[in-house]
Amino acid sequence: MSSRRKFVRRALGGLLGVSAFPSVFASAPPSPKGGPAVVSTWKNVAANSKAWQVVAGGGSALDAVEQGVMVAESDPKDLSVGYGGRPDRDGRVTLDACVMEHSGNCGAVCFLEDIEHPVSVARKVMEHTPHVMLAGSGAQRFALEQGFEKKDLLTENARKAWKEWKKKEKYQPIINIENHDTIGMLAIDQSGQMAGACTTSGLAFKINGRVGDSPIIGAGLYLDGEVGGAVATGLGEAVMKSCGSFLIVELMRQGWSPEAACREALSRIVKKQKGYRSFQVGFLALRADGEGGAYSLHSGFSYMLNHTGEGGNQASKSWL
Ligand code: SD4
Repeated sequence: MSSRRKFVRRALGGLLGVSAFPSVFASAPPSPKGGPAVVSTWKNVAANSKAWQVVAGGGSALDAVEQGVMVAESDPKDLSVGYGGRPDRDGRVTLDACVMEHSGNCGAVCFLEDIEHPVSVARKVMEHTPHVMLAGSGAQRFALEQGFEKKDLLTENARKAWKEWKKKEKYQPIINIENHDTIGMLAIDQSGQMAGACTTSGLAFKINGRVGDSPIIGAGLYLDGEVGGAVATGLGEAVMKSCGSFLIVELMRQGWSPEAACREALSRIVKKQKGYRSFQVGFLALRADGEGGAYSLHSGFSYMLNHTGEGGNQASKSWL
């Protein structure tokens, strides 16, 4: 490429305050796929299929994402979500979740204990309170008032993992890139309405009281039904410092493809956060026209993209 062309591209990129200017406009035009569609982080086929059944049957995107991620919340084999999630350093399972709907309405809970479905409590916060987020014992009291029941979420398996960790008590707030399954999900229903949800037990063996990105609107999840939505997984601190999902939606609003927007959000982390080689972050986005895309720091992040009921698991492209 001539140096003049390079200069013009750089200058335009600089004017827009973006670093990957050329890739935005090189991205594919919006696909006409539309809804219904369901995307979700990692390879949780059962959760994605549940959400698909809801939208395929004419249900709302909000019901779909709630019922979809509830599958992960109840799965004892999912070590990063709900029942079976690994506890904090004190042996307590503390949960974070949020939901957001087409219009921008949203609800969240964080540091919630002994309630199997934090996503449903987050929805109740959205629908039955004037607030966005409830935390800890207040969130639990609200859940009980709403008819949820207490359940001990620490499975024998998770308790063993905690006991094993306690032998060394090495506090390493770094995600093992091979082993995390926080579920973020975005859906479009048959009427074109969008919704998103995110739910997690957070980092294993975290300091008691630590809250990650997953319940934070704009970090773990953001959605504007006119534009699209984005969810995050990985080291929550990195995502919170960069307002990752909000950034992705705003980039899509400016015309970036979902994949290019996810990559740009990662580039901000790479630029500002020195330790980026030692942790994983994965972003997943769904544009209002049904086009999905993802990008992660390390390889190994995958996602489900479902437009037909046959949503395969796909590997995301990665920075490193
Ligand atoms: C957190 N983002 O609490 C979550 C962790 C995660 O798969 O995504 N685990 O930081």
